[in-house]
Amino acid sequence: MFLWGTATASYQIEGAVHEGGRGPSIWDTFSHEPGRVRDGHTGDVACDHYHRWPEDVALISGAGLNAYRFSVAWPRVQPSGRGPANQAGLDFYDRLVDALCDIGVVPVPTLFHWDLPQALEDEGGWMNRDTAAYFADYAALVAERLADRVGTWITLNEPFVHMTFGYGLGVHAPGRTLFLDALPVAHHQLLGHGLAVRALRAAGARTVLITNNCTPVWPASDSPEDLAAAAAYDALHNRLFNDPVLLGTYPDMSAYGLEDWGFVRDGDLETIAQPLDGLGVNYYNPTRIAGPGAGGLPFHDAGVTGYPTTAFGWPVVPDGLRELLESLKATYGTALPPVYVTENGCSYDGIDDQERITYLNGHIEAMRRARGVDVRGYFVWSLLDNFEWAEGYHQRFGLVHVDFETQERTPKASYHWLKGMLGQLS
Ligand code: IFM
Repeated sequence: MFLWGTATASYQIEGAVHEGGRGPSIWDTFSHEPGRVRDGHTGDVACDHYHRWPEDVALISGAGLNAYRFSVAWPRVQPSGRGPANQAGLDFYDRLVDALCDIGVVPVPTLFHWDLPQALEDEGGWMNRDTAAYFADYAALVAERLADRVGTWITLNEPFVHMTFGYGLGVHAPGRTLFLDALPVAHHQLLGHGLAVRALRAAGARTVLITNNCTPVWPASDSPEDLAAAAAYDALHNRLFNDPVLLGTYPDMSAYGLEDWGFVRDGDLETIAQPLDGLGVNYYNPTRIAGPGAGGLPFHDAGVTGYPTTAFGWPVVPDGLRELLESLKATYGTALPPVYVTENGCSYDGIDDQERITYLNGHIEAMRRARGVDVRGYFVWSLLDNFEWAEGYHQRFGLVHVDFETQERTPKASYHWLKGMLGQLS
């Protein structure tokens, strides 16, 4: 069955940050620091999904979707990131999974969508190798409770973004500015992924994926400098996270002059390259790259121009999804497992969101045009307008409008369009 779903993430929608024994996450800390998030917004209440989830589940099935990708908040399950499970935290997801199964919606949990327990960050977060082992322990606790009903699991969401924005540039939690010294964050997340895959399988998980944020990289010109810069950026953004899980190797990162890879220990790559049942791919837009960049970087972002843009200013390039899917096949060949488009969507204001309809329709058609790729799912980001990280509540990605004063949900034109489209398929 092809999965037609929508996706959300715990910190972006749940709220109730002090309820059910939940511990603090790095996003609680970060969003409460002055100047970190636009207008001082926090996820304290968000969409109040923790209390309103039955209404949200009804919205999912009401659209005719057959899958729901959500994330489990690690600090709800282990308030300090390790030790025994907090049963109240697991109970919340247990009820959600039951409700989804009851109405025939496939639950697809993601185990880490950036809300690391603050207690683990206090010990170095993902710069600390031990976090990988703690992540696997946590994965086992969740799977022991849910794997009797959950067959499809995602370990990490967008480890590139978490490393780059969270630890490299400091615009996301935990707000560290390590620049290229953040590289161990990539490795420790990937190691955590590999260890978690083993734990999930031991608990009976059938279909296990990782979700990477991937972008087609367009060289700004055919000059040797721009071609080299594009290859370097492709290595950092795409291959650093796809190659280890699919091939068991790291890509050539020599353009970055990073000499100390001592954090990669014997056997790590074997652990990371656990066989996967699918690759989750989040696609938003291509990236146009020229060389070199500032501060010793081998590239700079030359900007994609000549396309419409979303409210966020992101270029709308539907065919980039076809290009991406086909390039994954060209790069990985038989090593590429089935692909799930685990996020695709756009921010626009308003309830009569005709631009979102055009966006989704164009991307779904582009996905269908991809040749030679076994695509098994497509998830719209996002079900609800929600907390868009450093942008707070200013970027609205939802199929459903949320009034953040009243928490009233109003399905947008795109929701009704999607329902009609899915109705024609069945
Ligand atoms: O909101 C995010 C999501 O958490 C991860 N992928 C991209 C989305 C839009 O920025």
